[in-house]
Amino acid sequence: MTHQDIHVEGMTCGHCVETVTQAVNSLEGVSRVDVDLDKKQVAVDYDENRTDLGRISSKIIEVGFEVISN
Ligand SMILES: [Cu+2]
Repeated sequence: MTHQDIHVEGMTCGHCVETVTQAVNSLEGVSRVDVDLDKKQVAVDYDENRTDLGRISSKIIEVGFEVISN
């Protein structure tokens, strides 16, 4: 299991949090999503054999938010 904290810009309210949470949760191999709106951080636990950061980032972008790479 891999843990990543992803910096996401554009989330402004609980609806955004819900959208991102559901989108990332829908991906195969993702076991936990925790969005911190204040920190603009999306914490994800995933199975690195079944998905990767690129796919997770693409999904977040697909639903309308911006992923900032470190
Ligand atoms: Cu919102």
